[in-house]
Amino acid sequence: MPMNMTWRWYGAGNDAIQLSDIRQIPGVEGIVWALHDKLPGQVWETAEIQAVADQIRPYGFHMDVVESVNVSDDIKTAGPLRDQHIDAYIQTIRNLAPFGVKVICYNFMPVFDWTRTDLFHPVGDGSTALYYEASKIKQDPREMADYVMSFTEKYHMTFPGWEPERMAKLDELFERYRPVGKEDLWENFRYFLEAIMPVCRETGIKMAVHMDDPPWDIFGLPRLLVDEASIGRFLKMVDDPHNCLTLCSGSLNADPRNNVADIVRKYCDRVAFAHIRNVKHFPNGDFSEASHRDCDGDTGILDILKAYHDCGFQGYIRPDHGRHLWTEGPGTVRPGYGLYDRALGVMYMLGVWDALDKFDH
Ligand SMILES: [Mn+2]
Repeated sequence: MPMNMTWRWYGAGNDAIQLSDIRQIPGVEGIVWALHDKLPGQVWETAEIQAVADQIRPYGFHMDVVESVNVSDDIKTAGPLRDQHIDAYIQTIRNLAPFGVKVICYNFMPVFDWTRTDLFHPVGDGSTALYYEASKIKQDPREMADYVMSFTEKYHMTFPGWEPERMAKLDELFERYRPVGKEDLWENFRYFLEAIMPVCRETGIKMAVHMDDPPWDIFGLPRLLVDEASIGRFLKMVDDPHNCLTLCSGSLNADPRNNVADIVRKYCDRVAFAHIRNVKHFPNGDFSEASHRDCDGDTGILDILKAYHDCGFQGYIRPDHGRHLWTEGPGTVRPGYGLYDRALGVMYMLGVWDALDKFDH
């Protein structure tokens, strides 16, 4: 059985791309989806899930992968609502199971989800891509947060993990995380996972944590899943086949010391969901996202796909961020989530995979 190609879609009225467009991309079998108006800590109700299923299923897609059911700050900081939010998370897992959901992608990053300083940086060929300027991240987090949130204000577009309700209280959030050191965060992570593993075993749903993006501490906030050793620690900490990874090649390789293909080979049996993305590094520590073609970046896309192929990977995979091409730009496209470059990425990955299937025995 081959890998299962999927596509992240933000929902009707929340994504410029139509399901009928996605249907025309060869090889896409499933939609990676979420209830994007939910705040962390809230239960996803059956009727709300049903409404998304009614959109997706007529096109013949499965909805096996959810990205993301976000984890609340109370869970991450061991705050007063921690157990209440964990109960809500457990109820959400129970509500997702009857819809055939197999994998929940989530992250355990403090305050910020993904972090970039330019969402439409010129690549040099007329296209644009997400960009990280290292020198900008050393200073005030407010500057970066205001920049990302300006897109929400201008284009009425909200980003997962960048809920306006949370970002409005940024100082307060930083204050809550101040006493939470790295070991505390590991401990809170373990508490969360141990609490939800029983319902995962009961429903067969795998929890697949996304790598921290980028994989290092930012603004004094600890980050946990940053390299091979920390991934190993995580998998051992809760050693259950339902405690899995969303192995994001681009997030890990933002640190060029991370050899993603080696990490795939080491932990393949615990990778439930593969994000494939290519990163180009600059000597000053900046990085830009690049096309999926191996030679356009430094991440080693061919080596990574070969590693998955050698391992007999049968999990879910998707193109991660793409560049913005042709008519795509601010206001017409979700940063990183345009139609064209991700469709090219699908075809590149399937091309490599088909060739490995045929010629590499
Ligand atoms: Mn990713």
